Amino acid sequence: MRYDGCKRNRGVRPLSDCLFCKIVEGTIPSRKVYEDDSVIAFHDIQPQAPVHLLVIPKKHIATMNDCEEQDQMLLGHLLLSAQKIAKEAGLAEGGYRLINNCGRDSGQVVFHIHWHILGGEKLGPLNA
Ligand code: IU
Repeated sequence: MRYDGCKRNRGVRPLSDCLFCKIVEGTIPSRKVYEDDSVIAFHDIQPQAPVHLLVIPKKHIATMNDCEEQDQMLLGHLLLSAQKIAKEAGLAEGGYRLINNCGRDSGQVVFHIHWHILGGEKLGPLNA
């Protein structure tokens, strides 16, 4: 089934104090590698691996805990976009890590849901 939630998401207003909403709007610059109607991806400003990209929905959702039933198609679309973005970044063969931090204990610092794509070398243990 083709994702069509982007039209619905267009009406969702960005949060004025959210850095990633500002990146979506273009008021804060980013090194964008991918964009469609509902998702963007850009280079992390403090890379933790040779390739470190962030994939985010344009719609403001603070954390995984804030996702709702109506976000199902958006989340599926985002993960398949991440797969495509990782492939375009040359990570398909070697593999990559796809991480979502949710909440305080995970170390989440930006409260606009995002997935890290990390790769380009053999990564260390998850909780090192
Ligand atoms: P976290 O999952 O919320 O901990 O990750 C937030 C990431 O966002 C972190 O890796 C930052 O380096 C990154 N980042 C960014 O790429 N651009 C920014 O303007 C800000 C944070 I603020």
